[in-house]
Amino acid sequence: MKKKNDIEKGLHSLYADDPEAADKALWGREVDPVSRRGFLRKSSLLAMSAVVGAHIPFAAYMPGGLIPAALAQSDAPFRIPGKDPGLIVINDRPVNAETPPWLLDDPVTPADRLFVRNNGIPPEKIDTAAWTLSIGGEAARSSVSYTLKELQEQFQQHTYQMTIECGGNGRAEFVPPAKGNQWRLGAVGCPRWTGVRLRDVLKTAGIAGDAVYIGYYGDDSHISGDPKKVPISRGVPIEKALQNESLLAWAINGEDLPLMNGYPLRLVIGGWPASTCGKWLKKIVIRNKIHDGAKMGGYSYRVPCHPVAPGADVPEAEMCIIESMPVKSLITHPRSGAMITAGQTLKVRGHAWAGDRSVAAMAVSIDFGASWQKCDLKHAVNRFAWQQWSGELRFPDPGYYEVWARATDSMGSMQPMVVPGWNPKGYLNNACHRIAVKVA
Ligand SMILES: Nc1nc2c(c(=O)[nH]1)N[C@H]1C(S)=C(S)[C@@H](COP(=O)(O)O)O[C@H]1N2
Ligand SMILES: [Mo]
Repeated sequence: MKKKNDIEKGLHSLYADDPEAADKALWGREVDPVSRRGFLRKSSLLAMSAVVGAHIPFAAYMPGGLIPAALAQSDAPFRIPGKDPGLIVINDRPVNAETPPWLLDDPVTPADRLFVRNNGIPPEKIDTAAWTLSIGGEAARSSVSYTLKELQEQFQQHTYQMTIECGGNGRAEFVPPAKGNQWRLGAVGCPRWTGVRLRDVLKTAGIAGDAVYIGYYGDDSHISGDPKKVPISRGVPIEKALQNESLLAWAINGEDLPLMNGYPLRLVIGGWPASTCGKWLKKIVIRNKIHDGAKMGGYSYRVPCHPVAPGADVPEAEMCIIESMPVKSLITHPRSGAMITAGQTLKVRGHAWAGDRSVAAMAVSIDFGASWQKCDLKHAVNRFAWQQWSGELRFPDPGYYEVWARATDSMGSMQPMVVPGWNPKGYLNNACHRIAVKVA
């Protein structure tokens, strides 16, 4: 049985002579490790070249069953008010839309390009002047409440650029498939958030000695229309809530939050699944136990505490809450399908992020991961902001190539080239992003 590590050392030796046998050895069955669709599994190299419309110089390194990036990505335009028409709408009730990687090229994500993930129906009438946030819960020493204006006037304001990423980003690639929004790459963004520290506000209520968690409640309603049901109410351990960067935010890039992103007030928690960042925020509770709101238990935002075989039945008791998000990166330029001419250098760039950690190195490959070259990597403007990387590539011959990008975090963890740890709800897919490039 080959280990995942062997893949990192080079796909060549594993796949070159008998890709299907390698798949079987690795996964116990024939699979397409990078994409869920397997229709090209048996196709010959010639057929593959015909499909991508070019000779494939590094075909020897191409994993068996790989769907070329040239085919695996598509877009479907649809418009959400206040959002870039290029966002890909995955569901319209509730609204869920992701941003294709090439629209995430800005170092600071524009508000109209920030993805939307709604679990319920956003509030319809918002009286901003009357909006209040209250603090309570069994581990709060008192109950307090603030209007937006009071929050803005009574507490020091802070601005941090912070990445938010849905825990289910990349879900579409899991085999066997996981139910839920079939996010591909773009349920992530990194705008600049302005607000006040959650800590400063919680302190005015008083944090009791037995406080262990906070939970949020928003003003959206359950998809069923049942007023007693809450669409989502999640939270974080008190230590996370008390970090400098944990914000009660009313602005993105200096402007009001878009309605779909939680206007007029939301929570922003850096580096953790974005489901912790309550939108249309009405209440924070300080809890003396792990918050037990909607989508804190069962299979929601939880993964097996120990790795399981793909498709396994995992008892609820063996599921653990997702905390920091794993290391990940995107190629935001060029867009997949780029055409260049032989001899031309190709500039590639994107972002990388690593949850509570920072990104320590960034590399790209043009030969399906057989070899890697180091990229330039910038520091984050502050903790929890994604980092910009860039590189220049030369291609040996005309033909079809893929550019694969791989980030390594400050603890040495690397993005896998194949879809990592299967889990029942398809969270935490941080596999390398890849794009197709044709050299004429
Ligand atoms: N009140 C409320 N807060 C919420 C949600 C929601 O449906 N309702 N969705 C959560 C989830 S699962 C994610 S990924 C992020 C999405 O934030 P965005 O829509 O601003 O991108 O908001 C989180 N906060
Ligand atoms: Mo999410």
